[in-house]
Amino acid sequence: QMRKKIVAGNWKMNETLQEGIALAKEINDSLKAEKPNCDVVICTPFIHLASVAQVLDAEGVALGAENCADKEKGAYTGEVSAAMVKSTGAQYVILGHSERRQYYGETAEILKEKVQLALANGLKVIFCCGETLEEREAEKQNEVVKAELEGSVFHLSAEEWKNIVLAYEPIWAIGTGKTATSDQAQEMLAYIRSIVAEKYGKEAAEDTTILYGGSCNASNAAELFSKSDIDGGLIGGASLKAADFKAIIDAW
Ligand code: 3PY
Repeated sequence: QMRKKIVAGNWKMNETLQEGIALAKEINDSLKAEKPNCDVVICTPFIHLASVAQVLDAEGVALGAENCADKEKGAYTGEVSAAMVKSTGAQYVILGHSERRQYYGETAEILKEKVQLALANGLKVIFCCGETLEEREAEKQNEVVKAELEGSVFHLSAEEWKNIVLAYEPIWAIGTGKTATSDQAQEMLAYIRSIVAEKYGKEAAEDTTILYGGSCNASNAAELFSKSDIDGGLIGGASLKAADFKAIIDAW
């Protein structure tokens, strides 16, 4: 397989600046001591980006943000643009996380703007999708995920698509300690790859990195990563402890 395997940490709203720098250093040191078998992306709050960029020098480790604005620049008090994120040294941005959709009202349309601006500014996008428990119980997970992709990323050109990483995060498994079984995750990731193939062709679909997220941790990562369509994980809580995060990376 040509596609990249990625373990990406999503710190969410955790760590002071000093704590975050210390955490990044610890992760970086452990990756220098032992080269990882996958790419590693550390996604931090905006305030950490420039400082953490100075700390990360291990091979195969990249920096990412957890969000960016849906406007290019100007009078948008409190917002941080894709160009600003890029200027810190970050290479990635997470967009479409369910917490952004749920708590900050990010719609498919807003996310489409964010994706466009991120790509235009040279960032790679980790685009999240996933259904609620209610939707899964109604067996609507496939149509929900397809609609999320159609609403925000399936308009992209084939060239732009090369900078998209997808992350499937069932909302019922986020921060709940409930993980999708590896078979449930594999089934959805295979489905996602099939709709990417319909849109961009089989080869592009084979080259697309698709991550599983949602309570992925040191004890379930190896089982999840053993599945043929699971190319890595987007890691929440377990990315805040260097040893746990390293153990997930070592699951590859
Ligand atoms: C989780 O692991 O719960 C996440 O939401 C990762 O983004």
